[in-house]
Amino acid sequence: MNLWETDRDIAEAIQGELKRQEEDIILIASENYVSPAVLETLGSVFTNKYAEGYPGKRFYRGCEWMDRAESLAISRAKELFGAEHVNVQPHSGSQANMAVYFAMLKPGDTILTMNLDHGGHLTHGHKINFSGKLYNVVSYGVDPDSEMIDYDQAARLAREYRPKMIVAGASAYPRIIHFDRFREIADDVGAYLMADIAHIAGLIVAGYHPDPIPLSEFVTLTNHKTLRGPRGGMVLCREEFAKAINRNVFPGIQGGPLMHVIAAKAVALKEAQQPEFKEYQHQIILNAAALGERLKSNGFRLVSGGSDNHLLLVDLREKGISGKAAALALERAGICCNRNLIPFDPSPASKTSGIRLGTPAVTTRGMKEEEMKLIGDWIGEVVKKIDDENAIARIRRETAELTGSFPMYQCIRD
Ligand code: DSN
Repeated sequence: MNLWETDRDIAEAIQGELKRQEEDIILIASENYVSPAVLETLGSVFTNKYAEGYPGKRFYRGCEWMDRAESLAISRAKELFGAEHVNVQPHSGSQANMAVYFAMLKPGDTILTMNLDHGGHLTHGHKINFSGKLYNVVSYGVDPDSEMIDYDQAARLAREYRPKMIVAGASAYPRIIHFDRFREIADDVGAYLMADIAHIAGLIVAGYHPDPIPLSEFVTLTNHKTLRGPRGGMVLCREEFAKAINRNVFPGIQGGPLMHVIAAKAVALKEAQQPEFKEYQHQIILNAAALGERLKSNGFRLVSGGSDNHLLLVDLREKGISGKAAALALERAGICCNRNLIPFDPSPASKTSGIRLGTPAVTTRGMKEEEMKLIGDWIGEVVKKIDDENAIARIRRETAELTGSFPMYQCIRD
């Protein structure tokens, strides 16, 4: 009995999604393609098992193999990141951030975080997110001219509001984050420093972005972005906070861990320890730079003038179209991205003046600078001919031809 016989509707949905992921050029900066080994682990019998607790201290019997997998995930993460303590159970990056906040803060405490409209994440204090409801959120942002983080503003705000915790990290920031500056600011006011490296974890372990781990009490991340693992999160911290973090993940905010995901995290961490992973991260950055240059030669303005990492923020105001309209037209042309606010955006989040583009997924497929030039030109043409459905249909054929020569998941089809 296979899925096609049990549930044709879902089998069709999976087949459709596989085709979409194979045929589209995925430029969503937070997405990637996991390896067949990670996929196999996610679909394993580990999904059947309850394992509340931690290795060696479970509430259910039968956890011998759970302990082995979770211990491997922990030891590989400690080695890869050089962390004193790791909790691999958070179901997501949001849960990882929640666990740190719950461990160290009381409702009403002040946190200093990156302005969401300048690239911060929902859990950095959005007003309808738990973080915005529970804590007094003060935000630093980017400098209006350079569009890079205004560390002097962060330092001023820290002195004025005396936050208990400073969060350094972003979801839509194309430049290096100077964690050493944040450490100085935190020390100046006696605040904890939490680095949210969800987007840049892969770049950090490969040595292509400054490392916050020795500088921060807490580091949170997701596994599924540049790190190319399964969906889910992790907390890294200093040994002195290990107990508080573990208690706040379980039983604080979660029940049974997703053991199939934890085992898949272990597999992805092993992949990230291989020498090819470093080359892969380097290519992600080269590709983002090449795509940025080609976009500039197609007349686009990039927020902050370019990128040091895996993502680009494109300001579409001079092109006279919204981020929403551009993302929809690009999707019709086989290029998948998301609309995104740009700093000081005059448009609402439902429309935006920008799009965010990232290169982790296309780099996983093996694409390099030459392909980035093609993609940059296609984006230019789609935006210029946004109402010309014939041109968009032609570009759709061209993008499908390109992705056809960089096949993904052949092993699933065979
Ligand atoms: N939703 C993620 C992103 O796209 O950046 C952040 O969690």
